Amino acid sequence: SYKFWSTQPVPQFGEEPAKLIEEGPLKIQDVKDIATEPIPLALEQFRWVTMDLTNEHELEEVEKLLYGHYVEDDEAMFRFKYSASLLRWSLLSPGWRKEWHIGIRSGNTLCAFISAIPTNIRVRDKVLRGSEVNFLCVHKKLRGKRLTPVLIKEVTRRINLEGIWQAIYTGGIVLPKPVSTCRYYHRALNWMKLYEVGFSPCPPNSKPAIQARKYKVPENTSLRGLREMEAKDLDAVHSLLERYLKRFELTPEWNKEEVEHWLLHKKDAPGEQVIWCYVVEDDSGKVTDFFSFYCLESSVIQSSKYSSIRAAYLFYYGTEVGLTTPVDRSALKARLNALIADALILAKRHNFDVFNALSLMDNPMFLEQQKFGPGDGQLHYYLFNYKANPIHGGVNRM
Ligand code: YNC
Ligand code: MG
Repeated sequence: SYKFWSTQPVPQFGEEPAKLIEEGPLKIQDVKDIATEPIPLALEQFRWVTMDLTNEHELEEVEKLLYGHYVEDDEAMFRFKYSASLLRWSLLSPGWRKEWHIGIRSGNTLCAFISAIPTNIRVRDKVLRGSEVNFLCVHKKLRGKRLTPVLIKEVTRRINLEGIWQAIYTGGIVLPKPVSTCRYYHRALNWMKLYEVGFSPCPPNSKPAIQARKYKVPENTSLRGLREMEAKDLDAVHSLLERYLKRFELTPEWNKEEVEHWLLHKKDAPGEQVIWCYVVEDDSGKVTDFFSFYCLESSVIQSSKYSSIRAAYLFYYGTEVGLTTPVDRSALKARLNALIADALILAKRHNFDVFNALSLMDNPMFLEQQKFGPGDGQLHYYLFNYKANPIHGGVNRM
């Protein structure tokens, strides 16, 4: 009974084929057949706007809409709090188009938003020139009015006008039809605060002080040659990432400019730091490993003591240890544990309260040993207008 989604070029439930299917688009279209006028907005009070996110004021309007109305957990205790810097990083990535930052205003008030960025997506051995749709948000007072299908049709139209026919998107809700499902895992860094805001419960057989001690991390990192990534590392990190990602079924394909955008922190960038990326350089000067994480805070909806939680999200990583044929899994597991142990120390040093990771890439090799616990949120992955067999894992998302 998906009134809208049953009309879209996405695989539907109950169409499970008995054997593997040939992967590819569901619907072939031509740019000349795409409407050049926006999808009509049924209610007169609303109008479409294209948001200029290079304009501080308009960026702040999107920040405010999301601050009040974006994704919450099931118990409405926490809400994602995307900073202006994080939105700039997420939405002004290489190839971004202003027309894909779409708002609906009522009067002068921004009351809904949806966005997309262009990206190359590799599904097993095929690379799609696609888009990534994110930050769909409708003001709480306008929920249940079927604005969402209109937003989705409008972003689809604007993407199609550029000759792009596929999209990747994720969500906590089940829609027709996930290609993959991942779970969030959380590793406390400041357990006492997480306890106080109601994020981390104290197990019945434990005590807060014992829990806090369990999650304490050492002061100093232990990998020899570990340092922040610099511009001179771009080619090495690009090459390592490209080779490492070949191990997985669903990944982005980045050029050098994209690696720079997504992984390299610019010291002169405006606002707060968003991305942290570290490399390991061996004695001969070769980059053998790297890992990265980004900062996304969550508002604590009800707490007198704390207004937000600072969370680090594990992003991309790679290590030469995973690239031998055949893969030496125990060596890889040991190396990933050493890398992530140091990532936790660095995140703690940068004042993060919790370190999050999804059950994707090689993460299952270190989650338990590094004391991550499963969260209750699931993340479903979707491909628009693409028929694919079930996929293991998924891409990291902002
Ligand atoms: C959702 N998250 O099923 P049916 S994730 C997609 N993604 O349609 P109404 C969603 N569809 O079932 P409301 C969706 N949530 O009748 C609901 N729907 O077929 C579908 N929350 O519309 C739903 N952000 O406007 C139903 O619903 C129809 O007023 C109902 O608004 C929903 O960014 C929402 O979670 C989510 O702001 C906007 O609750 C609102 O309830 C809200 O009556 C908090 O809508 C924030 C939140 C979602 C985060 C995200 C990814 C979005 C992907 C969208 C799909 C993109 C497809 C690809 C397009 C490009 C194609 C090319 C090329
Ligand atoms: Mg609505």
